[in-house]
Amino acid sequence: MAQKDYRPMWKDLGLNLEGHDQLLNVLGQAYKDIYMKQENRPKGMQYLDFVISEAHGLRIEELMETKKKGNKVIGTFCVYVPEELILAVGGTCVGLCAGAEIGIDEAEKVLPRNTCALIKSFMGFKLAGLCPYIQASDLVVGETTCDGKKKAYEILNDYKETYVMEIPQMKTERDRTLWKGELIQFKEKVEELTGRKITAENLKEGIKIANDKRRALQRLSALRKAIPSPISGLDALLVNQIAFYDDPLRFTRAVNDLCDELEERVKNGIGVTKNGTPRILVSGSPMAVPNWKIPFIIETSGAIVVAEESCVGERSTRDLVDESGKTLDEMIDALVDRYFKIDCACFTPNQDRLDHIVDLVKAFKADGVIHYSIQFCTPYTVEAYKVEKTLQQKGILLLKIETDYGMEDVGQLKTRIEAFLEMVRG
Ligand code: BJ8
Repeated sequence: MAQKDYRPMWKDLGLNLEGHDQLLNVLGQAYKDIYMKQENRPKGMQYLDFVISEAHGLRIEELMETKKKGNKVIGTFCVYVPEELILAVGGTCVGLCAGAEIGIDEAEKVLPRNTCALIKSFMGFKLAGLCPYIQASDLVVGETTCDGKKKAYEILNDYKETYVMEIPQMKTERDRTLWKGELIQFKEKVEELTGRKITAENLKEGIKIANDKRRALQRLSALRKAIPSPISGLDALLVNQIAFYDDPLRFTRAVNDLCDELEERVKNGIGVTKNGTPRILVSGSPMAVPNWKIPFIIETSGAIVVAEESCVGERSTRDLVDESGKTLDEMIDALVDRYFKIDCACFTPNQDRLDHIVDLVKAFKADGVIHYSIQFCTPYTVEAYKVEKTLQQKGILLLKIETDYGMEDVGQLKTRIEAFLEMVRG
């Protein structure tokens, strides 16, 4: 995928060059087959194509440049990690590779086979030496969300320093207090790592950068309410995936430019599909880049994905941090409030998520919901029952899918999705 010869940089980072070459070849081909074959893509997607083509090249070079200036790079796996605190001290927050079936043999030497694909993937990427982001990171931040992740971080820590934030499991006042304590402790960790103090001034800036990015993504999301949708679900997912590792200022500008173009399309009634195309809400486990399997199957089966109720989707962008705080304390409280609203299936009870799915169906005029759980992801697989019950009561059609990152079941999934779409069409 990359144009320039980045091999010397990858070698310095300790990557497994041969395996990494193979990975880029496979990804490059998959991107061509899945993304470049779409018709009527917005011009603004060219920027995203470029970012993807340089994800392991130019972007890593930029990270190495910023590190030379004394800035730190922090790798994460969850939308619970407050990017604002990292941005405040001139740091960069990057999502780490976790969306491809890679290094599985290595991963299964340290993890049970029946572990969710996302966890196996990040472990595999690290152990097989294939993720330049984790190699470039000064620190990895994990979280106690699901059991699989929190136990895997203990193992990952043997290979790369992994700081773990404790995430509450409920939403009582006591949990909020715990969460605030965690946030303050993380702030101290960031200060210790960077040797820089987080102040009201620099945190205000960090909050603004993260909020501006969310505002741009909210704009994109809102444009998908149009009938016909001006952008495919695959392209919109890609934008949400890239949000986790591109430079936030540049990315925000690019997304706003894309939205300007989409607004024109909506004004002129131009969309990527014909009227009458079934509109699908995908809900469930996150789809980390390059996990495009489900939207690819849906959109090549004659439907369009209009929203993702997911962390790689609107869950990470729906809430902004209140920007009215003047003191550091007020800003910390605003962060606590914002992150405490996240309705990941790791919480119990999690009525907010159920209500939200129904709201999204209405807002996006979705004709049906496809609930996607990564196989062995207990939180989402179990919560799917409550989702089903809630949607049944509202008369909303639902298809539940459980799958991993492998391609063996694509044919079977396609058959099930096509049958579901028949039902949706009535
Ligand atoms: S806030 S969804 S990003 S934890 S898929 S590893 S839950 S077994 S990723 Fe997530 Fe944060 Fe929650 Fe969002 Fe575990 Fe499930 Fe695997 Fe998962």
